[in-house]
Amino acid sequence: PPMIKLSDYQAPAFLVRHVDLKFCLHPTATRVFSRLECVPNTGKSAFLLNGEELQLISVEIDGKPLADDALILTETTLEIAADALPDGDFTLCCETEINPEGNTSLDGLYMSKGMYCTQCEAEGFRKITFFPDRPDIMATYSVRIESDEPVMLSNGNPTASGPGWAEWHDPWPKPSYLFALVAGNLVSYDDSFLTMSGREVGLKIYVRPGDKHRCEYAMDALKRSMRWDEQVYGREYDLDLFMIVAVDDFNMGAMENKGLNIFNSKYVLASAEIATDRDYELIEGIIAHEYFHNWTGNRITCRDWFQLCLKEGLTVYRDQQFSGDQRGHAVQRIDDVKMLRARQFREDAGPLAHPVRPEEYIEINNFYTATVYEKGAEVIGMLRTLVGAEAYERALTLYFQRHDGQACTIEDWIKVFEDVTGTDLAQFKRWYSQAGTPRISVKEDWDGNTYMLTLTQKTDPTPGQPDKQPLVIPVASGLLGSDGTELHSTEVLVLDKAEQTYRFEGLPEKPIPSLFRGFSAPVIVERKISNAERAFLLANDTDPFNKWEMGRAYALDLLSVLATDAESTIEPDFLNAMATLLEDQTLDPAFKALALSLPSIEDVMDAVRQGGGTPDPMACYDALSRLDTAMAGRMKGTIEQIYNALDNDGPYTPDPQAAGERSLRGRLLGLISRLEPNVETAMRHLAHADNMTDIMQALPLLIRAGRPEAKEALGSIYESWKHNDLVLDKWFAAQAMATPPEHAAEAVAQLTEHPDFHWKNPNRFRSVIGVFAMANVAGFHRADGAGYKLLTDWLIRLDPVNPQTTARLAGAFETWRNFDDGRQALMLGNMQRIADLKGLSKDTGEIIGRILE
Ligand code: B3K
Ligand code: ZN
Repeated sequence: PPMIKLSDYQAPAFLVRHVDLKFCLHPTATRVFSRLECVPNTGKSAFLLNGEELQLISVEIDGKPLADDALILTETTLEIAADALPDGDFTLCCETEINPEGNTSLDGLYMSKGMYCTQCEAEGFRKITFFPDRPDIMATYSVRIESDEPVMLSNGNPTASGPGWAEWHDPWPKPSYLFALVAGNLVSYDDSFLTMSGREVGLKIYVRPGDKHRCEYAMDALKRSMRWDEQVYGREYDLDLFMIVAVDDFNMGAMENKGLNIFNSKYVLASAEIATDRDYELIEGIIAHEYFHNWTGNRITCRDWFQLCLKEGLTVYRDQQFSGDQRGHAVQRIDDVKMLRARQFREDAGPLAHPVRPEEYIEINNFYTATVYEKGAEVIGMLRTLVGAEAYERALTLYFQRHDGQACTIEDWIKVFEDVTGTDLAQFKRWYSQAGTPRISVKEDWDGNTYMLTLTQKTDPTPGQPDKQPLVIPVASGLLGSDGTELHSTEVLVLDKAEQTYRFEGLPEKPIPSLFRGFSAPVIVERKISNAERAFLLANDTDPFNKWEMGRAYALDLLSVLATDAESTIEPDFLNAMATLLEDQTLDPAFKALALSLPSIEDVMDAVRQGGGTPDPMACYDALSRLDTAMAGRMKGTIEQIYNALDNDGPYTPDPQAAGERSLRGRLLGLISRLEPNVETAMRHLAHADNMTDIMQALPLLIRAGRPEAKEALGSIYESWKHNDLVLDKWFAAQAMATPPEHAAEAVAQLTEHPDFHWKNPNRFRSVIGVFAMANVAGFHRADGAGYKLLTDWLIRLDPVNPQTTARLAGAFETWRNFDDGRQALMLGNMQRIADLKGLSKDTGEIIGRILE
């Protein structure tokens, strides 16, 4: 398959001003009639339209059929010869037939449990009709749907309907990837919103009958998002109607189609008994994210797919700001950074590393990555830190003013900041083109009066980029005195050379620095620092992020020792610091829960590697168990007391305060269970649970302990919830995640034999196979290779059915070089089995190819 390059970009030869579509829906033979109003754009040339898996019935230009020799039809394109086209504007009419039921890729028009739905980003529209399917072609759309389905939806405002048909019109020019159509037996949960200029907007969440009572939270999150975007970014909604549809078969989280967002049901439906606190939080964040795309993505879109971070980085940044405003910034930041390190740092350090704005791809769907999304958001956060909140606001206002209705590039984005601030951002822009995570080393000097801080930056080579340039790195720093007072409050140092020294004069004593406060840049800080200093900052830093960070660094130091020498002893100072934290009345419970949590097993493996070793996943797993048990032992009495005090017998509410208390209580339950071979407290926790959060806190502990009661609990949850897919997904996931690593592969293989393992459904596949490969790390990496074989067998089976989901899960192998020779050989052999497949999708082929390169 060809490599698509940013440097090959060419303006489209023809624009499309308006699109009329008519759909005659049928599960296996849907007819699509299109009428495109086309305008030449770059002088006389052939007209190239994309089209895949389409049966062409007819094509006409200005009402006249085309001669056969004026057309070239391939598997993926329809080319109309230049000679066959009139000189000026023309209309192109096409009739095609498609098979939604046969479309298992969930890309284009497909069916999910009897309902018609679409997914067009990035290149799904070409599976619906012939079209120049690229985001720099923006058109208005009028759509007519004919079918017997009770509900028929498309983008924009409804214009007319009757028995068996409905018509829609979207007045805002949009790229084809934002097109959507839904038809089926749906009911709606309704509300309305009064915009800042006093217009009333209808809000509708469409779900299957029976799910209507689980839409309240999503609706509330939507209204809060709409208000927030008005108040913080001055952005008002622009149609009479905003619709969300929940769909069970979906490749990702959700999609921001204009006026008709389509969501994975998992990120819409919530009630105490089916959703955890984490689910509520994700629903709020994703509803906000898709809504915010209306301006950052839809009104202003991307010129080409290389610019994906233009809409995704900015929209992630905006949804993180929103969630911080809703739930508290410290906890939000820690959660965001945990996820950035787990997914993006991992990506940046391996064979799939690529810049925030990639320069080439085979399959664009493979670039909806943590780098484009989360690092893309970090880059915007740094820009805001560097120019200041006020200039950021002016730049955004200018961006919306200048580029509304356009398909833009990162150059356009950077230019508004340059124009507003009058500074040259050329060096800053390297963040978009240079892959890899910078490593910062720190040197301190103190001469009795002046404190000198020397920072050095270095980025390791990544695929295709052997040499790296210095980046502009904002280092938010403060200095503390030995009594814990702030000697120098937070100041942003700008590191833009390979090495730089910063001086602080007139200090009474040698200060203790608190660097990268709030994680002010996505970098790895390599600072030789004693555990005593870590404990000091954990106790005294005024920056909550660094407070948490120091506890994590301290734990990682101990864990990497434990993971290489199981006999080593655990420093009591660490346990004492944790005990002090637990008892600190001033800390908020959600923060405390995070600060008392241990790093992930992957963090421990990284720490072992940093120290020059080759991590053994099982030894890292045991190190975590040992440290957790030691913490529990040290704090036993207090833990039980606080656990009991947090028992809230009022009804469940999903608000951040209550959720924070539950998360602390869940963490304490985990600790208590380390000291109870019979996990009696977890048993009681489960018995008294009246909500899914409590159930999912206790259940994994029973499974991990291998208690017969776990089987009973799983049996009774199954009996009560076998008709609810979202609960069943959790039921599967808990087992795939918490089964002890020694026999997880067998347990997961057995789960795949379960009659409810509907492997063609992405949520179900991810709950079992994805969770095993990504969340049961020691089990997946078992030395005999059983985990690798299990994943590979299933990827091979899924690839012909659903290439996008297969390619994503193939990323489980991206860290293969971090392991010992034996594991490397086993992973390599399994990847080779995939690479050798006849008819392997270009999605999976590209990922495996890059991993093996
Ligand atoms: N823009 C979509 C993702 C589309 C993924 C295509 N493979 C959801 C989002 O980022 O909001
Ligand atoms: Zn997005």
